[in-house]
Amino acid sequence: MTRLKVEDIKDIPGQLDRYESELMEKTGCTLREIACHAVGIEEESLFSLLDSVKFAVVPVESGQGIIEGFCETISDIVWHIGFDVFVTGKADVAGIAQAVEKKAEVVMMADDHRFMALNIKSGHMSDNAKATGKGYAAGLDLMAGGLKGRKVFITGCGPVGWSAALAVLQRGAEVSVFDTRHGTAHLLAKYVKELMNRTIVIEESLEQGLSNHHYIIEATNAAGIIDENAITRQTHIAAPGMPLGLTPEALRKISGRLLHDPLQIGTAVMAVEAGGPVARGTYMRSDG
Ligand code: PYL
Repeated sequence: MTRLKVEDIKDIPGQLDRYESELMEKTGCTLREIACHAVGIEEESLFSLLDSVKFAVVPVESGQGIIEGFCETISDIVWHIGFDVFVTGKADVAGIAQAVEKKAEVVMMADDHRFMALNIKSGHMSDNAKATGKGYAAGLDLMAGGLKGRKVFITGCGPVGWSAALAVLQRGAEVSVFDTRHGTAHLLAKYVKELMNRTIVIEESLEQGLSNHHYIIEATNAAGIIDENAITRQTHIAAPGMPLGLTPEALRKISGRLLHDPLQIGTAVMAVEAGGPVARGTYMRSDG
């Protein structure tokens, strides 16, 4: 997992509205609608909870420590989704204690390894990598006007790419994958065969996967691996990978058919998962 830098996130709070209007141009949906689409709930089922579920974001000092602005950015995204949220004054255990004392139902915190949203009442945990994969799959689904029957190529079979692959399979897509660590691609194919009785294709190379597909999920931590030669008028890319996997020329050519952000979509899905009806077991998701 790439550790975010201050410069990756410092502009997010001030530009959330502009970011969301770009999302709406690309997907027809707001950030909250995309998150609900990812989780498989109707947005209406969230409304009654927005006023009652309180979130606390707790700074964590372990490992490489605090990223300046990280917790405030998470808080702003959760607030943008409509929940009541605060950042605890203290970090680590003292911060968690403050969250409980202030009656937070969901605690969000990240160390160097995991970023989670934990619903203290229900025990439901939303993991950022899984949520991000689902969120970007949902965004691609909305950009494409539905992925059912379409071919989707996923490069990067880490936790985010893995989650995205399962999500697009559930949306009826045909999936091909590639990872420089061939073992992870084979492991994913094996898991999908055993768990979903579905077959995914393992591409021989990144170039082959890119040349064979218009719908792409870039979920690696490599920069600039997709150049303008891979981009056609039909190409749509959902790119959760940090740093951005497109070259500047590819970025220019893809124009509006690209989803990419360092935190927003993943955090919004976490908030809806951990603060919404699914965490309370009061909602059968639309995917059953
Ligand atoms: C959750 C992000 C998404 C991509 N990389 C992940 C990352 O940067 N993780 C480290 C987060 C550290 C946060 C720090 C704090 O400010 O509380 N412990």
